[in-house]
Amino acid sequence: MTLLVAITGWDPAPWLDRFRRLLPDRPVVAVDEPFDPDTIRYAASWKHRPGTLSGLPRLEAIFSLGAGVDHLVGDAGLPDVPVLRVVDQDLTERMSEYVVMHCLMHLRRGWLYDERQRQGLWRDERDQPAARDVRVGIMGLGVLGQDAARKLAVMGFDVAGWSRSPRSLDGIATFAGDEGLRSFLARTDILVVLLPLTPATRGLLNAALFGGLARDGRLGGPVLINAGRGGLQVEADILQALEDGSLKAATLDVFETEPLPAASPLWSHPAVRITPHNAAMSDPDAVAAAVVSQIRRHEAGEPFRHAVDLRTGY
Ligand code: NDP
Ligand code: OXD
Repeated sequence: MTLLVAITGWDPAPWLDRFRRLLPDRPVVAVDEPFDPDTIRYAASWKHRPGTLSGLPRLEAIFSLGAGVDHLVGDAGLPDVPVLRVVDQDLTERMSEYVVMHCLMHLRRGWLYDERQRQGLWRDERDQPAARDVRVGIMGLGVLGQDAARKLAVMGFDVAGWSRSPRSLDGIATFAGDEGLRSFLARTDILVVLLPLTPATRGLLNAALFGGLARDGRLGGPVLINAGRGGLQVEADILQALEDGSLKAATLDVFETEPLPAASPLWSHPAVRITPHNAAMSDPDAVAAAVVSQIRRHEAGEPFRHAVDLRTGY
């Protein structure tokens, strides 16, 4: 009846603490503590070391502690049990805060005015487009993409979204699949990426894709905001696109290698804003409660929610 917590890269202590408080009637163990494999019924993982979830004969489910599951799908020894991902209002709202904030910073030239303040310069730009003049395109119209799309629309942006299968959202233009990609990119001034990392999406953010973005927008060139996964982007192509004008600026929360190596030219590029993969952090209070509610549902005989399709990888 035990919950096994297998985390690397984050401090496991707050997670163990929350799970123990929420499940006072059963043992909760960290993967590096001694435990009897026969007793483990559930596992909660964030980037667990590959192989550490195998050899658990009574395992019934694996919970990802983040919305993304690429860290799980990459484990060749993953047991054949349902894999459940986080869908949580707290995490969703954090991501939309990040996306709306960065779209507005690019729209309102936030960093230019920071710089001018540091220089003691009282100078404004007379050509200030309104949000309605700017076309935002969101790649990934899932839980996070849909919430961000609605909030950007409330701010007045002209929003569209792109997904694998056709989606319909009030007031949002939608495009799907390879056949919809070209038209979607051609009407996009700010490209917001909220895709999962899968074999189909790896390396998608490359020179060819940047070359398809709108060149006639009010921001003076296309802007990239990637808060999905670093493996979606080809970083050399982002740098080249910033040089040749296929991109005007980029906000990057995720990178091919994390932490971003000190030698990466992205750190010091004047048109690049970097955040340390914290666009939407998993809050232990909110996410542990979501996991425990799934366990309670399952034990009451109801089906799990938010199962990952391991064939598509998300
Ligand atoms: P969802 O599974 O709800 O949505 C994924 C979306 O991507 C869906 O619209 C899906 O299409 C689309 N998609 C997947 N594959 C393709 C493809 N090949 N072509 C076109 N569209 C595709 O995921 P979430 O919205 O919950 O999360 C998205 C990602 O955000 C996570 O996987 C994770 O990588 C990232 N993330 C980053 C965080 C951060 O702090 N930086 C925090 C949390 C998440 P369809 O609708 O047809 O299924
Ligand atoms: C997630 C993340 O997938 O934090 O939730 O990246």
